[in-house]
Parts: sequence; C-alpha cells; structure tokens
Amino acid sequence: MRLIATMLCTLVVFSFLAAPGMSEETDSSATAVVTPDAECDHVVRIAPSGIKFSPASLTVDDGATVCWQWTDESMAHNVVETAEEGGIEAAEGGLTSGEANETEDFRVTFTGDQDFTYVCEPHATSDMVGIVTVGEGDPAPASEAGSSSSSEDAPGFAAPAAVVALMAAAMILARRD
Ligand SMILES: [Cu+2]
Repeated sequence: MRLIATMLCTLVVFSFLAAPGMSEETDSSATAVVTPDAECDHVVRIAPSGIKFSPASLTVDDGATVCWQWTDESMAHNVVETAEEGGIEAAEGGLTSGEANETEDFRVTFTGDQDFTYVCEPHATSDMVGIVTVGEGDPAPASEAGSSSSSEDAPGFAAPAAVVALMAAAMILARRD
C-alpha cells in the first residue's frame, strides 16, 4: 500500500514538472533599436555598383546588431525603414539613419522575430532596398496580429492527471490501517 501511494505521489510531482510553464510564450513585441555603441554582428555595405545594398537580404538571430557602414562612397546613401517589403514608402515612426551620407555607420539591434525592410531614399527609384529577417521573420500578417494562435501543446493534460493521481493517493492513504 505505502509503495503504491509513494509511486502515485511521485507521479503527481512529475506531472507538475512536465506541466505548462515550459511552453515559451511567443513575444509579439519585436523591437528595432538604434544602438550606436553596439558591436556589429552583421555589416551591410554598398555594392560595387554604388546603388545597391550588399547584402540586400540578410537573416540574423534574435538579438543581433546589424550595422550599415560605408566610407567615402561616390554617392550619398541612407537607411529608411519602410512599411512593407518591396515598398519604398517610409514607415510611419520607423527608424532612419537620417540624411544621406557618403560615409555612414548606422547600428540597429533587433529583438524578437520580425522583418525589417528599408530603402535608400536618394536611390529609391533605382530599387535600392533591403530586408533584414530576424529569427523566424514576421510571425503573421498584420491582420492576424493579436490573435496569435494559442497552440494546444497539451497543458490541459498534466493538471487533471495530477489531480486524479492525488485523489487516488489520498484514498489509498485513507484506507491504510
Ligand atoms: Cu543609395
């Protein structure tokens, strides 16, 4: 009897250990912050053609710092966040390196999955655009933001199982003489 009760109690403990808690919440609050002093994990330069970013498409880890750097270019460039990939419209309240310059050192640290799309304003019509995909990229279209599909990674199972085991253990202990 005591052995069974002990086993059941152990089961209860394990049920709780295996319970939700661990299922990490997907953080929807992705940020891109200008960080002049951060170390560069990736560097975007000006392609030899002089009117393209290189690389124009970049995938980085969550938390990475991307630096847009060029020196004494023949033409002035800048980095302006755009509202959508392929678009050349500046995003409202988006990041920007400011006025176009022949020499630039613009550093941004990205936190959270997102797509950071940008354009060089003086060469927008030459399609001088780029994208930084952070982590998994944009989690969902803007329309679905907020209603992030709460996955059913079985948090429903562990708790009831623990309760049943606990009750069984209590009953056995109660009957014990
Ligand atoms: Cu440019």
